[in-house]
Amino acid sequence: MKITADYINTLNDIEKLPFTTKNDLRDNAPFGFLTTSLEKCSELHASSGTTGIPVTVCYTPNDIDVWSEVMARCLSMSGLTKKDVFQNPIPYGTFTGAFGFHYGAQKIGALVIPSGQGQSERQLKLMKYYGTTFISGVASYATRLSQVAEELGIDLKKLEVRNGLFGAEMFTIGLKNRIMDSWNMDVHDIYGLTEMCGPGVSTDCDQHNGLHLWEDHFLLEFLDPKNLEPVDLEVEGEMVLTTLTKEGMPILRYRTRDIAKIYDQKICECGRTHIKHSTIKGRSDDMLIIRGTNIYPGQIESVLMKYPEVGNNWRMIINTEKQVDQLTVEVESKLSLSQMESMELEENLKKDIKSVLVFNPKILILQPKSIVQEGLKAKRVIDNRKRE
Ligand code: DLL
Repeated sequence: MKITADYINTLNDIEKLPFTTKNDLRDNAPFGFLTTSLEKCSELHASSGTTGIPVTVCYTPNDIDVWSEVMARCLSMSGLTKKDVFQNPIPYGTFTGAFGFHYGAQKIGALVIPSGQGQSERQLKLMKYYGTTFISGVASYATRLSQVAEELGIDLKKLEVRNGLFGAEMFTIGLKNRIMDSWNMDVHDIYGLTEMCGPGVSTDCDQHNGLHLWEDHFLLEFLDPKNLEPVDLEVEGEMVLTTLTKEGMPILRYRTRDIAKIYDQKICECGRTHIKHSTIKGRSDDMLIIRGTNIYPGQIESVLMKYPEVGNNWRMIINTEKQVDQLTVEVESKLSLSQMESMELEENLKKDIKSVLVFNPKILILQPKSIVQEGLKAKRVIDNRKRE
């Protein structure tokens, strides 16, 4: 069906439009989705492209202004002011993370330290030296920093850091609480994706019970991923997003694959009226079916984070043995454990995880720092099952 402008009179008419998927963007990469000439664009970012062709997004100067604005809102909602010293330990490159935070913090007028990628010891030294008060990052990196601080004998609570804004990957409440405790800081969750702008689509306010999404820039639909029909408030669905103000590369009805739900609340206790969604439960393509049970890695993490003896690093390994799925959950302990302590932890985890999964997983308690993380985002699932 050929759609013309006459078909679209209200926001609800969006249902007449087709969806956009990551494959559509890849098939037309790098510049096939631009609605303006390249000359009018001033910056480009891209997804990592680990699973194929990177998704490339181009921004006009106005798109950069909008991105700075939504990021400034997320940062301000998390407590950033112009009095803050803001350290940004995210790689400055084609990944959207670092620049989004950088532009937003500058718009607020904070002092920005573009500390960039990794080198945890250096990051901690910079925090001490400059009296950093606010940090950003990929969620699992905050836990990496706390691990390194512990090894170096640095007491995080004695640093000036009092606020952190993290996201970019699965971020369970359990992990968030852990970061809050070890740093003695307030932690907020930021959601976003390259296709919309990068970070800056939504963040939780001080109520910490949902993320406000900037509806004046992104139109949100919540759909059942199976039949693509709208789901009710408070019911889990896939977030489908449309950019409302982008010039360089607007995107209609983008299927994010991210699963969450919208809360039924007109006005938040914080006074904001922007719609509020739950933390991201996982991506529909991350959902695993193990022995017929649907499971998101976040459900396992939520169990693990309840145990203070469990470290921050873990992963699920799925194999097929005698034609039956076998799940092993590898878990680093926080400190070295005796054999007895290790066995006790293993038993407790097995029982607790079984109540989520219905079947018995194998649990392997590893020494601290046994799992090597490669790449920017933590890889929690290794699925070795052969697909027909
Ligand atoms: O990860 C943008 C970003 C950077 C967000 C820094 C927040 C902080 P992509 O690399 O395109 O962009 O990955 C987007 O990451 O569709 C989600 O599946 C996941 N994701 C992002 N934020 C969260 C979050 C950036 N707060 C994909 N919780 C999205 C859970 C998240 N998952």
